[in-house]
Amino acid sequence: KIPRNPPPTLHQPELWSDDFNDFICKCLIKDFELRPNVLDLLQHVFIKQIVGREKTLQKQLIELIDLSQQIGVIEKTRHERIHTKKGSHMKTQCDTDEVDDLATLELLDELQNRYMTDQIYTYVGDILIAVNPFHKMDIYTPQYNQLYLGAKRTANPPHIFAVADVAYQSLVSYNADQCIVISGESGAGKTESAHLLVQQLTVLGKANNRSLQEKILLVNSLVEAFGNACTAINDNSSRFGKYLEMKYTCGGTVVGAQISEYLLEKSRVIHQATGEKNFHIFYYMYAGLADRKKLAHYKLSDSKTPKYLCNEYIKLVPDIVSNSFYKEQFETVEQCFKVIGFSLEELGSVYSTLAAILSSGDIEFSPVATEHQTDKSHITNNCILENVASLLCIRSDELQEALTSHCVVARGETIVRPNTVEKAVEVRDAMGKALYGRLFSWIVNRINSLLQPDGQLGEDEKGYHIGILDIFGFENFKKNSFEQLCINIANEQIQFYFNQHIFAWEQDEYLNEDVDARMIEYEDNRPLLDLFLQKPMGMLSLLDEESRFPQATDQTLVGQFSDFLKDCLQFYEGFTVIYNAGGFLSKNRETLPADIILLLRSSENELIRKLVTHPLTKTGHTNTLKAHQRLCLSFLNDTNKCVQMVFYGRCKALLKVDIGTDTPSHPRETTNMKTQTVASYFRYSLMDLLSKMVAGQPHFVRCIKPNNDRHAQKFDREKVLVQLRYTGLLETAKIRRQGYSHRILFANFIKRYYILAFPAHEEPEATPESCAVILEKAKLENWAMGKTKVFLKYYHVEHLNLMVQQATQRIILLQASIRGWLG
Ligand code: AD9
Ligand code: MG
Repeated sequence: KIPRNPPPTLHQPELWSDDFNDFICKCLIKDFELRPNVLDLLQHVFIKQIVGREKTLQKQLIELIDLSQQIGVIEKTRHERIHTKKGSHMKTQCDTDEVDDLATLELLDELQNRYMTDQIYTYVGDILIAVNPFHKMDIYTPQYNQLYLGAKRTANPPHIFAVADVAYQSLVSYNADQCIVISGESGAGKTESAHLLVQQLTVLGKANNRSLQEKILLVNSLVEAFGNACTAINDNSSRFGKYLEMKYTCGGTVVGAQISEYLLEKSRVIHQATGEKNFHIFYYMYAGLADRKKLAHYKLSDSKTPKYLCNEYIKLVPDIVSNSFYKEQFETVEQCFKVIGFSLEELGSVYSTLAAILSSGDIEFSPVATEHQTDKSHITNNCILENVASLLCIRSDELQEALTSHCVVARGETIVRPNTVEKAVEVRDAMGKALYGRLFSWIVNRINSLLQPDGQLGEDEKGYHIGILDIFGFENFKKNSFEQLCINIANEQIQFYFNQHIFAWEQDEYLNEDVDARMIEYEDNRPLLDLFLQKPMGMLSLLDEESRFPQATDQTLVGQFSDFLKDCLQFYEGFTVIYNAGGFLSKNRETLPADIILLLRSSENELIRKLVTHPLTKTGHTNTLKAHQRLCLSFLNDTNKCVQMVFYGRCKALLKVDIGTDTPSHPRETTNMKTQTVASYFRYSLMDLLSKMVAGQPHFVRCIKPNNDRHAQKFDREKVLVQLRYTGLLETAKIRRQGYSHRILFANFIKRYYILAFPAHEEPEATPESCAVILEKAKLENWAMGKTKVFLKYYHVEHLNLMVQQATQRIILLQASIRGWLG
C-alpha cells in the first residue's frame, strides 16, 4: 500500500490518495518518455517486488515524497524572494488573481506609478504592456531567465520573459503553433522586446547543441544590421517587418529558426530624409574595411564620401572610418555571419555588392548635346563606372550601355533608345535599390537554409513554431511620404488583427456558444483599412491605376484621391498625418529595366548572378500567391462578424494629401507599365504576413513610448494616453476583465486535465459535466460552460497547467527513483 499521509505543503494532496497507483500507471504508460520500459518497470516494481519488499518500497516512496516536497520548498522560496526584493511598491499578481490585474485599475495612473519606480511591465489581462525605460535595466540576466521558466504568472512580477513562457507552455501543452505580436509606435521598444523573447525562448527550448542556440541568438543582430537604420525618431529603427519563427519538436526542444522579411524600405539606399541615415551596414562596413586597410580592395575612397552616404550627419569619410562603434559593429556582424555558417567567399561577395551599390551612386551623367539628339546622356566619370563594373564582375562597356540606353521591342524588332540624364539616374538608382533589396532577401534565405531543422525532427514528427512579429512602428514625421504610408497601413492591419482577436471573434463566440458576457464597444478600424486597401477604390488601387498611365503626375494622382476618397476621410478625428504625395508615382512604379537584369545575369560573381537569376523563393513557402490571397480574403471577410461598430474619435492617422513642391515628378515614358508595382507587392506581403499570423494562437505585447525625447524616468501622460486610446487598450482592459481569454473544446479539455479529477485509467466522456467536475475539483470559480467549449480566464488555465506540471514533476522523480532501485 502506498502511504496515505501527504506532506502538508503539497499543492495537490488528492494525487497522493488511493488513486495514486492508477495515476502513476496512467502517466507512466501514456505521457512520458520512458514508454518502452514502462510496462516492464511497473511489473517489476509494483507486482513482483511489492510482495517481498513492501517495507523497503514504502521507505523509498517516502523519500520520494520528501523530494517532491523539496520542489515545493524551492518554489516557495523563489516566490518570497521576488516579493521581498522590490519592497512594498512592487505590485504583482500574487495574492488574489484579479486584484491588481490592471483591468480593474486606472490604467494610466497605474502605468505612470509603476514606470516611475522602474516597473516597466504591466499586464492587462493576458496582454503585456511594456513601457520603454530608455535606460539599461538589470532584469534580463540569466537569473531572470531561470526565474520565469515554467513559473506561474502570478508568482513573479510582469515580464516579457513570462510572455515567452506562456507561448512556449501553450506550444508544448496543446501542440499548436503560437504567434507573439509586438506592436507600438516607432521607438516604443518592439525590436528590443523581440530580442528578449528570442533569448527566453532559446533558454526554454533547451537546444541539444549549443551552436544552434548561439546561431539563433545572432540572427536578429545580423538582419538588423542590414534592415535597420537611424531615423529622426529612433537610432535603430527597423526599416522592414520581421517574422521570426522558432521551430520546436512537439516535446519543446528548439531545432531551428526561420525568418520572413517584409517590405524593406529600399528607397533609403539612395536617399535619406533630413536627420536620417542609410542602413547601418554601409557605415559598419566602411569603418571596418578602413580599419583592415581594405577600402582600396573594394574600390572605396578613403577621402571622398559616397553620395548615397552623404547627409548632414556625415559629410566626410574620415568621420565614418574613425567611428569606433562602427568598427566594433562590423566585427560583430562578420562574427554573426561566420557563426551562422556563411562562407568567407560569400562574405567577400556580400561586401563587393555593398561596395558596388555605394560606388554606383557616384556615377554621373551629363547630356550629350549634338545637333539631332539632345535627349542622350553619357557618363562623365568613367573610373567610377569601371569600379562598379569590376565589383559586380561585369563588363564596363555593357554597364554603360545599360545605364544610358534601353531596348524597346516594337513589331518584333528590338530598337535601342537613348536614356536622358534623368532616366539614366533613375536606372542607376533602381539598380542600387534592387541590388540591396535582393541582397537582403538572399541573406535572409541563406540564414533560413542554415537554420533549417534538418534531421532533427523525427520522420513522422510534425514540428511546431512560435512566431515573433516585429514590424516598423507607426510613423509621423514632419514630412511623410510613400514609405510612411505603407508603414502606417501595415500598423493599421496589425491593429485590425488585434481588434478581431480581442473583440470581434471573442464576442462572436460568446453569442454562438450562448455564454453570457457583456459586449464591449470598441472602435473598428476597418473603414480606415478599406480606405487604404479596398479594391478598386482604395488608395493603393487608385495609385496603381494612376501608375499605369504614362502621362500621370503626382498632381493628377492627388486629383484622383480627392475625387474618390474625400468623403471617406470625414469619419476621423484625432491627430493628422500629412502625406506628401510628391514622388508617390515614381516610388510606386519602381522597376528594374530588363537590360540591367540581363547584364547582371552575365556576372562572373556567383552571388550577383543568383540575385538576379532565380526568383528568391522563401524557404518553407509552399503557398502560392493565390492561396495567400484566398486565405486573406476570407480573413478580411470575417470582419462582417463585428458585433458592434462604434466610432469615438480615436486618435488615428488621418490622410490628408498634400502636393509636394520639393520632390518634382515628371511624366515619364515607361516601356513596361505592367510590371508589379510597389503597392501591389506591399498588399501581397501584408496578406502573406496575415496568413502566417492567423495560423497561430496569438499573444500580444503592446509597447508604449513614454516620451518623445527618449528620456528615462519621463512619463508624458498625454503621449501615453493617446497610445492607449488608439491601440484600444482601455477597451481591452474592460473586455479582459469581463471576458474569457481561453476557449477550449470539451474533448481537448478532458484529454489534457482529466487526470486531475478522474481515476487514471478512466478517461471520461467529453461532456460539459465531466469538465465541470474537473473545474470544481480544482476549486476554480468564474468560468463558463458553452455549448462545445469551456470558457476560462487566463488564470484558470495557469492554475490547471501548474497542477498538471506539478504532477509531472513528481512522476519524473518517481521514474528516476524506480530506475535507481532497479540498479
Ligand atoms: V521602430 O518601429 O523599429 O522605429 P521599435 O522597434 O519599437 O522602433 P526599439 O526596440 O528599436 O523600438 O527601441 C528603441 C530604443 O529604446 C532602443 O534602441 C533602446 O535604446 C530603448 N529600449 C527599448 N526597449 C528597451 C528595454 N527593454 N530596455 C532598455 C530599451 N532600453
Ligand atoms: Mg524596431
